Amino acid sequence: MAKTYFPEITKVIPFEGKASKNPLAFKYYNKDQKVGNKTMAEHLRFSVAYWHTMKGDGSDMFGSASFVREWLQASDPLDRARETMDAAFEFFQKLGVDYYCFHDRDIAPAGATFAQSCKNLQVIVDYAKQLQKETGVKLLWGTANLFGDPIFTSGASTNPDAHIFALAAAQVKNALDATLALGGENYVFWGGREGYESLLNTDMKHEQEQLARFFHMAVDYAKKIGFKGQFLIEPKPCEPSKHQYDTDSATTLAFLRQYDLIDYFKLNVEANHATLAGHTFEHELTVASIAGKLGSVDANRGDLLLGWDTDQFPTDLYATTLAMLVILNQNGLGSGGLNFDAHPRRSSIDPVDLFHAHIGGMDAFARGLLIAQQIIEDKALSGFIAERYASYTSGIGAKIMAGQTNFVELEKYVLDNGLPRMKSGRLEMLENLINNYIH
Ligand code: XLS
Ligand code: CA
Ligand code: CA
Repeated sequence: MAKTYFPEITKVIPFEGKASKNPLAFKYYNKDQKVGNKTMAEHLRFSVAYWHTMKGDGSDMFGSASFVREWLQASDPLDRARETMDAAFEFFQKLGVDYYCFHDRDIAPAGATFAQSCKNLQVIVDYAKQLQKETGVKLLWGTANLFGDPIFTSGASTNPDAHIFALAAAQVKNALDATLALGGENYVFWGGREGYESLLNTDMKHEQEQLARFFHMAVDYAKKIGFKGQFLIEPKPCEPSKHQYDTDSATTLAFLRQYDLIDYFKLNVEANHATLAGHTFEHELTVASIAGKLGSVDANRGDLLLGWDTDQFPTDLYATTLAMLVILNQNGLGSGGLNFDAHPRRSSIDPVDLFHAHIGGMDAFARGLLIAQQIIEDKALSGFIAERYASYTSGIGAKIMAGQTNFVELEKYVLDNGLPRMKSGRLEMLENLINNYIH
């Protein structure tokens, strides 16, 4: 029998329903259950984040590793990468997820030279291809780690040194090749160090133009190699940079429009990055969605009492319900999915904790899906909202929206009709309504 890294999990995590007391079973996530016209698996498209789940070691900025994974023990870096890949696919299958995501440097070790790093990546991509074929697990997105290596301290494509820009480009070229080879459905750009610490040494306009050049080259290269996946930018306001250029959904969309990139990109919205930007998750999702640009989601949460990127697993039903409302209202994420960019706490040291964490996140989103679907079917919110804006559907309101009136006519309207009267926004009633659906 092949080596197993999760011997305590002897079968695929089953769906047992909400009455089950088995912590290693789904209470709500029932893969094949139809919700509206799609199955839960089709709606949610869950993905495991390779960097946290396979490479996490419990370290944080105040302390070193709190656990040691068996798959990270081999002394040869390529053996270690292969064993990690074995453990990863065992985990994906036992959990019952269809997708995973990675950075180039998560799956394959950097070498002493750039050429060696590329060779290492190629070897591991070939191996991943074989395991994907054997298991049916697919790649939701690939990306390049342009923030870990100290050479990128002052940015990758926004670095003041063009040689470093070239290195970043070369690395993305190889990561795109890898994503194409593995049938990746999307490719993500998170601007790790694409920002600045101080304007005393920074030409912001130049750096933004560099970033735009970089994205245009990526678009051109994807065309050249026939990569049809969706390009995604993942906004985040800070950390590691003090100020990142892709601060939030609105800033990123404005950047894409300014530099003629809007047709080629959508956004990958992360819950915890919304929190760090001083927004709610649903705000960031909605800003992207109303622009037709919500492509994928990093499903996690922060901690309101901690000011850094804690990347915890999502457990808050209120948040998952509001997120699923946005996603259902735009008819799903297309080629995107819900990627658990999250890790168990530093004290959750056992491999089985990875199962508990993912099961909780999947159930939280499955419940959010069920609740949101019911709210939509009942028109519980949309009915109220339609009524709230009803004055724009006829008369003077319809003329405003059709661009058929002006300030002079509107002044006459007020003079003829008197002062308007206020109407209640009924927020407490609506909050109660949502709570009544979350039962
Ligand atoms: C870090 C980001 C990162 C991206 C992928 O905060 O969330 O993990 O998702 O580079
Ligand atoms: Ca992320
Ligand atoms: Ca994050």
